[in-house]
Amino acid sequence: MTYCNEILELPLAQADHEISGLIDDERERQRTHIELIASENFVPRAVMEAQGSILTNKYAEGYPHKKYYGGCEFVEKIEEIAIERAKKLFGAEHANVQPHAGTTANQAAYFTVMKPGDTMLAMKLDQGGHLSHGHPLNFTGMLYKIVSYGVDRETETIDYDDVASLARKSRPKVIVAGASAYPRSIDFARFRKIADETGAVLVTDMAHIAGLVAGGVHENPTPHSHFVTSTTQKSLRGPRGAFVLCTEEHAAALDRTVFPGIQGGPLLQAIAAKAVCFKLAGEPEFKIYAEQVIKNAAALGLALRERGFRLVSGGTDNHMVLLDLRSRRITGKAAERVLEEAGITSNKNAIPFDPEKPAVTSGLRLGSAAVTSRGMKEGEMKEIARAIDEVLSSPEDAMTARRVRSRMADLNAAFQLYKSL
Ligand code: DSN
Repeated sequence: MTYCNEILELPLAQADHEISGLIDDERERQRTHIELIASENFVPRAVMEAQGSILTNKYAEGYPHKKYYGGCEFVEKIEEIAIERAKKLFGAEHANVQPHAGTTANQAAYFTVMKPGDTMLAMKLDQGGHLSHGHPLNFTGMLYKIVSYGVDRETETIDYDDVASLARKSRPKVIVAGASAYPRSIDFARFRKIADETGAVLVTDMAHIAGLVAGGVHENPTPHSHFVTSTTQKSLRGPRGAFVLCTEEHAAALDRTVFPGIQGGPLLQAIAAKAVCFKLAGEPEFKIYAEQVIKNAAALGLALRERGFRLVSGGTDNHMVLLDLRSRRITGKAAERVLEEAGITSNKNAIPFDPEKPAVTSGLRLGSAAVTSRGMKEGEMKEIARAIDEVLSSPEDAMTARRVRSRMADLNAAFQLYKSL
């Protein structure tokens, strides 16, 4: 063997001990901690195999049958399969599976129909929206005039009358439906009615709920939207990546926006993994998974409410519970830290009309997608709620954190993942 080939054949542990060791540490963290970050999941081994495959070696700029490189006969088949599966899964007229990430998918939809200076109406970040829905430090806040809608102070649910009135006043080019921290169902038909009335294009960002939509437990935004954007790694349980769906009238322009507009070579290993994810999400087992995600979030929310926690909007319709911690006299930041010490991973999150700064917050966002992938059910959600209550009732007590951490590791051990990895 030549020197060069020897390097190519080395396993990671020998080629780079430092990175290999850190991956082992992260594997151990995932093995022992209860994963409640609402945007995370445990992907099937088949998805990881595709994403870690030799497809990483290939360039394939362009679209199937219009590639700018030779040797694309197999990778363009993979891309075609991913496109067809995405269209079938969500009932879309057109799909682009090349976007590398959710923000890029949103950028693709916005750039297809908006010019700098146009107006965009989207959900406020501190009431559930996403950075790419108009944050001043995001490209959306820099390029567009942002008008924001929020939730009703009493019900903490989207105030559709306010959305309609803001749309009539501001005549946005684009209305964005969809959120990153909103525990309730979204009325996409109502959003479309407002968009049609005011001449706006409706872009739905379904990243958080894509798996629930695929599993038939949340209304599908596709028939109501001009564009639907999504990541694949959240409730859809696919690789890190994204895609955009749209109606036929926008198809050619969307494809031009993605390539050559905002991206170069697509990540074929990610596209193959997306294809696998779309296949698995169309199977009957995935429907059972999605139903359990909803049941688990409801059970977690109910158990926490019974223990005196206040849930933003009073409950949940999806995979997510948003806790208002003000009555527990602890900030989101502190709660995230002490729960992590106790083996429970979550994230601080602003609640509507939050008096705290975004880096501190009064809320905690919890999600059921990852623990459901482990096989946990309602009984385990009660266990986890008890653990959260114990830790947040004595946040300074290291003994409590240690005791809960050991219990959580035992709970996870009964629901092992990736046994052979
Ligand atoms: N950062 C993701 C989330 O946690 O919701 C959204 O991109």
